[in-house]
Amino acid sequence: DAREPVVSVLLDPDWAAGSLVEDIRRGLGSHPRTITPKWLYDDRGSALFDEITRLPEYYPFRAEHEILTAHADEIVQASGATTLIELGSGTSEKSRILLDAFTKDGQLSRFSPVDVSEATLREAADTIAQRYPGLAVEAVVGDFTLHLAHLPTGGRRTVAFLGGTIGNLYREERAAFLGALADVLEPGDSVLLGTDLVKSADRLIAAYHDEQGVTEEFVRNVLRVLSRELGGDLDVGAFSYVPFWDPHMERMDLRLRAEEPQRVRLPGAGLDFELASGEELRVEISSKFRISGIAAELEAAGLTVTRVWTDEAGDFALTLATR
Ligand code: AVJ
Repeated sequence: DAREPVVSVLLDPDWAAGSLVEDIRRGLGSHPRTITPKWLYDDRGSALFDEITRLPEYYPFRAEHEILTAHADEIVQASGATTLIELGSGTSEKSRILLDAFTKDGQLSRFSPVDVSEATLREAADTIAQRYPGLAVEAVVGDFTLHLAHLPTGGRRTVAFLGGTIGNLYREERAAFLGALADVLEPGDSVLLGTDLVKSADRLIAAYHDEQGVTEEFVRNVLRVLSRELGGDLDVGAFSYVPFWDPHMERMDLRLRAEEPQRVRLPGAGLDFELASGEELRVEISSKFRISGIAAELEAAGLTVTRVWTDEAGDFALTLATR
């Protein structure tokens, strides 16, 4: 029968006691003032993101789902993994497609989801443990940029980083992250990377500015997170949502613009400053890629690309690279 999942908590459950303060101080002090996207994912933010994946305009989730469904068996064969690690796993909904294929294949003995949202992770770990008896589930509440050294070791590992989450990182951050990941991998281990591809600005903007306003609510939620965690009183209604496509950097840039001058007080981070009318906070970037660029970034980190899969429409790519 099902084994109890083991959950290691590497992230302080009290965000304000951990890296949040330093991160927000640095981010809000830079230009443009920036908030790191991981703070979007409190319980409410995780639930809103889940809703985003079901929006008609948000194609990346369905495109990646299509690739996983169509090619799961090939992915499993090519990876040859005995341990599947998933970074930024959320509800682990997509890992289940891989886990089904791995289960048929019979080689996989361990699944290790890693996420910053403890509640979402615990729920996902329980669901997976129930559904795949015999599989050891070792969940890690952690930050994939900080806690790579704590990933489970042994066996042949595939590290899945799906959904296009790597697009949240700037190019230099991606290089540092992929390099650090390559460093903790052993020869034969691999990375399965999901990336959203460059496409028409119209479709990109629609995906981040949906009709129902769910994405806007998701982005605004970060102001509630900061107010709650840092004892502030940010006026959520005083900001407008400004998502735009940056064609030179090839990324979506999601911002909140102060519609009137206002004072921002976040005592928990020792911050107290004025925002001018029209001043913007960058809450998230979502970089879009070209196949050649993805391969170049992986190879530069010391990984060798072995397979690339895309959906029929060519909207999204999954790349397998080995150490
Ligand atoms: C989870 C980072 C892949 O960039 O598309 C969706 C987050 N933000 N809508 C993305 C997101 C607004 C998403 N990632």
